[in-house]
Amino acid sequence: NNHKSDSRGALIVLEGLDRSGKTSQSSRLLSYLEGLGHSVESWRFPDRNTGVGQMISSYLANESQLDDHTIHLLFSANRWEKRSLMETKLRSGTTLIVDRYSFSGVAFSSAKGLDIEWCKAPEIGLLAPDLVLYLDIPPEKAAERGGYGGERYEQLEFQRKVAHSYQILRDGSWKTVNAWLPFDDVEKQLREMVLDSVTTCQKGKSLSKLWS
Ligand code: FDM
Repeated sequence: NNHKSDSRGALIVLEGLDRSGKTSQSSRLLSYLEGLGHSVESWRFPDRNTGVGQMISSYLANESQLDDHTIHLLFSANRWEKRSLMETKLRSGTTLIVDRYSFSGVAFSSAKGLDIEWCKAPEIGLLAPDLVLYLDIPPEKAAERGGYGGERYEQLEFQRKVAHSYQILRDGSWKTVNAWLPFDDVEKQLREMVLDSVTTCQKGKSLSKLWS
């Protein structure tokens, strides 16, 4: 059964430190693609609406304590519980703009000192993104933007470690954008990259799995 020529939506992931602009850029990209007549949805991980998501949310708010391995697996489970819906959407032609994915999972947990290969293992078999956009910003610049909430990981010292983990994780397929440029410039660059990926997937590209 050869699905190679089947048209589908693109799986587009935005990654970056807290305050790098992922969430604002995601919503801009959503309106942009909608405006062009594409079927598109904006997703985010953690998805705090599920049972697992609520456990994650209370952990992040420091309302509960969990072992580092345990919370790592919950973040992963939170992606697994959305995996089949994700595939259905993509195959039906809907593009997904996803704010954080497995790379956040590995970057944040390995920044705490967990072994990187151990962190990747539970992500194996999830859908691989067609495009990973990395919003690159020095941790100090991100912190200067203010607006860190009171959540667990929103501290400069920890964000520095996360930035280092992202550097180890990044491979040649990621598209990096300087996220400390003016918002509109970043948006313009992202638009081009996203449109390119949407077009490729429309023409037909097989879905692949992590971790490749
Ligand atoms: N985070 C996010 C993780 O530690 N692991 C994950 O797998 C994901 C998806 O959760 F600090 C962290 C990153 C961030 C926090 O993310 C909540 P948002 O984007 O602020 O909701």
